[in-house]
Amino acid sequence: MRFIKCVKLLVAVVVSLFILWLANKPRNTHDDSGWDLKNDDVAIPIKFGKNQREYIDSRGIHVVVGRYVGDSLPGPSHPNLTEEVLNQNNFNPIPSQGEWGEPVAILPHEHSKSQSLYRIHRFNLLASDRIPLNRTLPDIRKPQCKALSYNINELPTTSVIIVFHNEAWSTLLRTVHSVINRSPPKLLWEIILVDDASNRTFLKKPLEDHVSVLPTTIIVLRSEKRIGLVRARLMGAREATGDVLTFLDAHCETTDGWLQPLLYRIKTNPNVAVCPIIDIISDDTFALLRSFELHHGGMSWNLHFRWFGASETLMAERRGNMSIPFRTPVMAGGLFAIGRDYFQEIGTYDDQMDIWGGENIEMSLRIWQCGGRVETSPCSHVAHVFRKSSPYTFPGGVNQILYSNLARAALVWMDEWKEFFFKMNPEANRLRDAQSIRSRLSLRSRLKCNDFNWYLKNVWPENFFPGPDRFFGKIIHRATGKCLERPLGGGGVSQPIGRLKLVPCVQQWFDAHLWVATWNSTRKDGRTLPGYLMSDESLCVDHLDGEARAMACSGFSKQLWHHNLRTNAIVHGNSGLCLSISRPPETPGEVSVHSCDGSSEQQWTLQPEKWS
Ligand code: UD2
Ligand code: MN
Repeated sequence: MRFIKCVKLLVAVVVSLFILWLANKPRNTHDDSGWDLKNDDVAIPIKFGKNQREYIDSRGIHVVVGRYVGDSLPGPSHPNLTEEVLNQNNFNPIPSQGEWGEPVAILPHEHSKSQSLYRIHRFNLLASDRIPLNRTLPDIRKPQCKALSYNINELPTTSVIIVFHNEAWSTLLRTVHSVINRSPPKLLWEIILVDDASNRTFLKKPLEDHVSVLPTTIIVLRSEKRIGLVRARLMGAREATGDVLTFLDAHCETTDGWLQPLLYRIKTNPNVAVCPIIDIISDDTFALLRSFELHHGGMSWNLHFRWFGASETLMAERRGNMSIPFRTPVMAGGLFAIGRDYFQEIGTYDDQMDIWGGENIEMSLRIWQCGGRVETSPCSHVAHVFRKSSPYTFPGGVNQILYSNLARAALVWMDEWKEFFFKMNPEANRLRDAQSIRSRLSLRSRLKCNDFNWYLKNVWPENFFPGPDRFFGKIIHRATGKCLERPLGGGGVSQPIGRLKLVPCVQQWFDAHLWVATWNSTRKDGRTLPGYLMSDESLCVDHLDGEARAMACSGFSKQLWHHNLRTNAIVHGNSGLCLSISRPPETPGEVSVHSCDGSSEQQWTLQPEKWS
């Protein structure tokens, strides 16, 4: 009897443990978990708890891509706004507005005013001006982060460096106040504000008067000439005397406990640049939107920064402990902490990078290739106002500036992959010869840095760049001679996912027609080993309900395909189905997945392109 009881008890324990395990099992450990974005999923903010919001889409993955590119329109960016309007400081806080990160409501009769002011900073200035400088925000850290405690006496101090060019009073000072309010005074050595030649009158003496009475050392540095954000940050760094430099954009709000994890990481590993999770302050309502922690920073073939959903490899690395800092191939650029000595040692910034853009790519490649690490600390949350376009002027033109900066990063750090970048970007190619990069190349050899191939293999193994052991080129449907095209777009707020199409091929390089296949070797039976079919924007060919779709590369086996060199078929690994042109009643021109039958509908030619 007793034996049966024991067995029953044992079974009950095992069953409950199994149920517990199931309930706690990370949802991304298996295929078909709802992890992939669906074609028409648009990131929308939804309520997910008291006072907190998160960017989330209907199937559970969150906004993944951010891109910030200046306004390429010629001329002043706000033609109808007079000097008088631009110089007004209408900061007029109402205590309840924006409390706990709630949105500010603009009444219907104020819409036209708010729209006209929107043009100055490309965010809703009217809303921002109503929110107090000391507004409350929810503590949006995960419970395991809140549970961590740090010995403040053992952490390094920091100088917070904020550069700005014609920033709004309310956003700039909310950044400053949030830093003061939410940093342990012992750790906050000083705040350095670097004014990059702003001409707004309220940013002159009124700013100095305001900060002079705050309970923290605040230094205001000014550049007479517009020097751009890199040289402005360097100006701040030269003046800084804290142990760690923490850079922030001028329209951020830090949240509870943001600083300690950054400083702790640098204390334990000095050769690191560590970023917080960047939450979103709505450019419209100034509500705080909690961003998702399961993404990582990367870049597109154009060397534009992107957020990508964390791959299976990265998730596996993090599974052990979701609160420790994780590998980040490319940092967003604006918000990070780095030891003051290490910043010097690793070559500060490329001071020939002007105004805006590219410095984050350069710094990320440099740190990784030269023996350091770029990481994101999931326990540090700082919110930032993301804008759809840039509000200020780009003297010389945005493309000239951005592509010169990117060309410099590619020339110094990307070895033979620079040719791939230049082929992809004729604009950058035109500017490459104008770059003098000798001192950066000597920095690279002085620091004995690894090459870009090492970076791709070791830092970003889930990347989608071509490589010597990968197919790169067009995928052509034999019978029709048409090219496989991924959904167009990219550079918006999310990856351009959706159905693959067959369209007439084009002569020149067109990123939507170019594919990387990682199925490198061929077996005896004429099949390649399985691999991923990837395109720019970290999109992979995926199979969903009979459709061939471009989805965020996940590293899951459902995105594996192989090429059968005998039948010329492209075969889906899990299902054994073949990539096929559409069959009635499907929409002509779309690509489907059907049972393999050797028909001409399923025969493909892989036409390689030379990229280096
Ligand atoms: C992102 C970064 C930003 C920078 C940029 C690429 C985040 C959240 N932001 O774009 O820090 O890395 O990518 O370069 O990661 N500024 C100047 N002088 C100038 C232009 C800008 O001082 O000539 C200041 C500006 O006031 C702001 C900061 O530089 O405080 C970054 O500029 P942004 O906010 O326009 O850049 P963002 O967030 O679009
Ligand atoms: Mn910014």
